[in-house]
Amino acid sequence: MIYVIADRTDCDGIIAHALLKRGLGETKHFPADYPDFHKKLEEVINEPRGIVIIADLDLNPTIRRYTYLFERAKRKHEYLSWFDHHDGSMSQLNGFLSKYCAEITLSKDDCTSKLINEWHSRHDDDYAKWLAGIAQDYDYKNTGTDNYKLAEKIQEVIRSGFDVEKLFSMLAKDDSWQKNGELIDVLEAPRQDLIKRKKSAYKQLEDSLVYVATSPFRVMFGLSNMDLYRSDAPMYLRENDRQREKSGDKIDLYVVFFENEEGSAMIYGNNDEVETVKICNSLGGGGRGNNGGFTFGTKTSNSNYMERIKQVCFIIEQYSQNKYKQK
Ligand SMILES: [Mn+2]
Repeated sequence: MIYVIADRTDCDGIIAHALLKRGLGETKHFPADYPDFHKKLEEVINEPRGIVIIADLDLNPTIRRYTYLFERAKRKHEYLSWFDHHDGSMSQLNGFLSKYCAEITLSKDDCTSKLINEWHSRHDDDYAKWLAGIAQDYDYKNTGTDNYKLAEKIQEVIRSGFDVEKLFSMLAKDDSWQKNGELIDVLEAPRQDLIKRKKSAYKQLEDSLVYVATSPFRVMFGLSNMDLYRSDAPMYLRENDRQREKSGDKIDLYVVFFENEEGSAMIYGNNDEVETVKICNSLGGGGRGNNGGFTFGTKTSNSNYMERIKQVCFIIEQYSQNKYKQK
């Protein structure tokens, strides 16, 4: 059996599941998110001996803490294969990963789905190539393309609470889940429901905004419900802040706390001055390029929101002190 542990929260992860199911046939899937990766790995350790494929999950400091699970997985199964494009995996190229994974496929410029597609490529499979292209445009924010528009729709289906296993099974088969870029009813109905919920989610996010100037950086904080998980909320803040930039008030970082049990958070940088991923690393998380995330371990709510803002500001200040001391 081939066991697949891959992200369940975004388009790239879901398409990675779909491509592996399509390409390999006998697969058992464990849709995961950064905060529960270790639980999924533990479940896979308890499965009969097989091959383990891990995809689109950043090897951030928190995941690296579960060395004992990697040890056990390596001993139990034939081998582990790791696909990713996040900084945490890239920086560990010759260290941690090569100790536990017989096969490592990484690239800075290709999304995980694209890496997977090229890895088991049947060059005649145009559908698989097209699917990987959708994930690529989504992950690298090629906004405006037809692929991106379709990716956004898939993303909304994922966020709607639609069964992800059902979703990637549909995507794995053929393109009958869409017609000329429009989703079929069974997917469109939950998506429309999410779109309605999103409106009030954006309003709630707006109402929660807090600005903090931690010299030399200006940071905007927000609290969001899970309808805007993970990139929607910070993307929205970054997009809607263009006006403010024109008036001279520049924001360097957008930080959004999500109301899930693990206390997930995302940080989006607005320029190249701040290395977002380094800040996320200090908070136990990771990321890629200008965007990253981390988790607090417990739920964020109105009652601990301000306290958590202070906590993150402290880390940002530490980061800036180190950064400017070095210069
Ligand atoms: Mn990805």
